[in-house]
Amino acid sequence: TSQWLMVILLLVGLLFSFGTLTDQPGFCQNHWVPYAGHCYYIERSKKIWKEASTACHKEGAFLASIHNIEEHSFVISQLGYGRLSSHYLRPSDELWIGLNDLKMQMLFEWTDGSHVTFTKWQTGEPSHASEECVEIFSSSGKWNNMNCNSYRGYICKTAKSKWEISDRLSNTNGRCQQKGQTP
Ligand SMILES: [Ca+2]
Repeated sequence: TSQWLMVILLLVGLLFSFGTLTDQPGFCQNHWVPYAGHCYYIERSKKIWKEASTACHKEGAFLASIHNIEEHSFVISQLGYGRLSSHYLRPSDELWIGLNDLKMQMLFEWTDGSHVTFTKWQTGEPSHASEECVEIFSSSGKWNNMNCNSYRGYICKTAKSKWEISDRLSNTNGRCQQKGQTP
């Protein structure tokens, strides 16, 4: 009947919408690394946690949240630890992520508002101290709560953009051009 046809069309429509969401097309800015619908940026210059968080906001991002072992593995793979043999070039060992318990002690939250579904604490962490921000160790990928006023590199994360910002903005009167979606 036509009712069933409507239901089928609705389901096909939903599947199509879901498909386009899970395909996760989109763009990342230069120097941002795409992964599973998001873009990541690792900044080596050190800031206190609050300033690192603000720096991510200025890029339309948040300090990174990490939600599963796959995403955690991806982040570690981007940290570059051990890839550079020169001691001089070795990346900093600790980077801020978005996890913090600034609102309520020992209740850790992500700055991007996502639920805490996964953690990778170093053994013995989080310590019951006035350490309200969380760093990730480049070497092991383990997490440690730390004094927020410590200087650390940091990782920003944002959703992929539907729009690619053209490199030739001046030639297009500042308009963004929508190009073909990435595979
Ligand atoms: Ca700690």
